[in-house]
This record gives sequence, structure tokens and C-alpha cells, in this order.
Amino acid sequence: MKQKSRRNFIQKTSLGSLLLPSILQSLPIEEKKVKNFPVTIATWNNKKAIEASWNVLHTGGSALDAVHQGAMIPEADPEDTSVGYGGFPDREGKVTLDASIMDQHGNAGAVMFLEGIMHPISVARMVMEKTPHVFLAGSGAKAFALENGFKEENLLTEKARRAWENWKKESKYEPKINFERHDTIGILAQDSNGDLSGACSTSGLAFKMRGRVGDSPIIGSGLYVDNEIGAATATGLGEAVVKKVGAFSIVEMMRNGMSPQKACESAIKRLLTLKNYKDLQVGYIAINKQGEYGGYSLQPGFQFYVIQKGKALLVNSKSYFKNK
Ligand code: SD4
Repeated sequence: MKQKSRRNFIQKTSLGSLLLPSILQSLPIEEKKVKNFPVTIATWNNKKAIEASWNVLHTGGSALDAVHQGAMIPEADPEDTSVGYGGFPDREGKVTLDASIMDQHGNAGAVMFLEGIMHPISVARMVMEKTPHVFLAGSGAKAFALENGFKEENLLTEKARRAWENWKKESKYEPKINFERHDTIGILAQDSNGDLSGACSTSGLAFKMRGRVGDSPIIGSGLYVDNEIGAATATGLGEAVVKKVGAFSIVEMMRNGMSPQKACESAIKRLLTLKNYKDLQVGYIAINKQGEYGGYSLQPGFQFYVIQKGKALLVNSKSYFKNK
């Protein structure tokens, strides 16, 4: 009797429920495992991005294409003031972008301090796929993008310009909890083959010093993917994430047996040795090879968006501190 019809038969008999545990023990391992993927998860309420990512996954596309398509959504959204077009500028009024991407083979590409190109994630992917390098920065990254068919655009919207003019009146910059309305997209996916990829894209901290680069393009800090173990990404104050090599540390903790949730919590607790930990926000999300996910932040207010096997969920993340 074939496995499937044997199971049907057993479930229909009254004896079935008694026999099931011993029968299950003899089933091949693949039949026992619960598949939690495809799954895709992003920092903040990036609903449209996750829907774009899910559309790729559920039509059989790769995790790499899923995270790429997902990250492009806020990059092109003028209302998102932390990513791409419409991102708040640096203190000189210039929008400068950081992005990174990693695939299931452990390949990585990133751009930082990139100006005038709406989709830094696509340039990062091109760095990964077409060059022997991982990082391209500033004018070099821009020249590479232009040579490869990207067009130069003005990314400073009227809304972002007005916010900058307003900020200039006091020119005071102190990174404070949620001060920058952190909306950076870090996005992870596991496709129906079980392969993992991730992407991260941001305009960085609003009104940052010219030339400042955050965690988002730094492989291991803002993003890390190991196809055998899991993937993690970050949002929040990049300086804090970089000092703790956030995403890599989460993947390593998962390698040592922690769940994505526990690994994110543990990585957040590592921030407590920083002098200014009470005044900053960091949020981490992670998935593992089994398609389980987790997220945690230092301060309350962090959210993440997940679609797992077609079910969408906006999660109010748990946080180390309970009150603002
Ligand atoms: C950075 N991590 O450049 C980014 C900022 C961020 O939403 O997450 N903003 O430090």
C-alpha cells in the first residue's frame, strides 16, 4: 500500500489514532517534518514590500529575487523617508544611500554613500553578480551604476527638503530613540527550495554627517545570510549594530542551537554594554533554515511584517525595555 493511502486508511479507522505515533516513526523523515517555508519577513510595517517578495516566492521564484523585489518597493516610495527616493538627506541636503544583498551561495554585494540612483539594492546585486568585489562606495559606486544603465535622478523630494530646511534652523543632531523614524528595510526570505537570501536598504540616519555610512551595507552587521543556518538583518542606530556585528552574531547563535527569537534577544542584550544604550534603538529580525522566525528590539515601538505559507502578520515586536 502506498504511504499516502495507508495514512488515509489509518486516519479513517477508530484504531488509527492509537496506531499513528508508531506508524509515524516508520515514515521517511521528509514526511514527518513540518515545512514552515516559503516565508518572508521585513523590518517595520513594510507590507507592500513583503507582498512583492511573497509574490515572487509563491510563484516559485528564488529567495534572492524575492528580497530584491521587496527592497525596491520602499526605495521608489517618496513617502518613505528612510529609504531611497524621498529619504531624508544628510546635513548638507544630499540624499546618500546604503544597501546590501546576500544570496544562498554566500555571495554578497553592497553599495554605500551612493548618490542619485533610486535603486541601490539593484546596484548592490550587480556588484555581487558582475564584479569580483563586495563593496563599492561613493562616486565609484555611482560611476559603476551609470555604466550599467542606471539613470541619475534627483532623490530629494519637496517633503524631505522642507524637513531638512526645518532641521537646519537648529542643526542639532543627537540620535535618539525612534528620532529618525527608523523605517529602513531589512528583508529576508526562504523560497520553496528552502534557500535563503536577504537584502537591506536605507538612506541612513536623517541629517547625518556627510560621508557617514551605517550598518545596512556592512555584511555581517546590517545583514548576514548563511544558507545552512539562517539569516538576520537589522534596523536602528547603525553605529551600535556595527560595534556588535549584529546580524552575523545572530546567525552564529542560531548555528549553536538558538531559535531565531532567542538569538535576536541575546543580540539585543549585547548592546547593554554600550555607554549610550538607553538612548538608542535597534531592532533585529531573523529566520532559520527550518523557516522559523523571530524579532526583538531594545526599545518598544519596533514592528516587523511576515508572510509565511500565505499568512500575513504584522508583529509588534517584544522589546528589552518595556516603556519609552
Ligand atoms: C543606519 N540602520 O544607517 C540605519 C538606519 C535605520 O531606519 O535603520 N533607519 O544606521
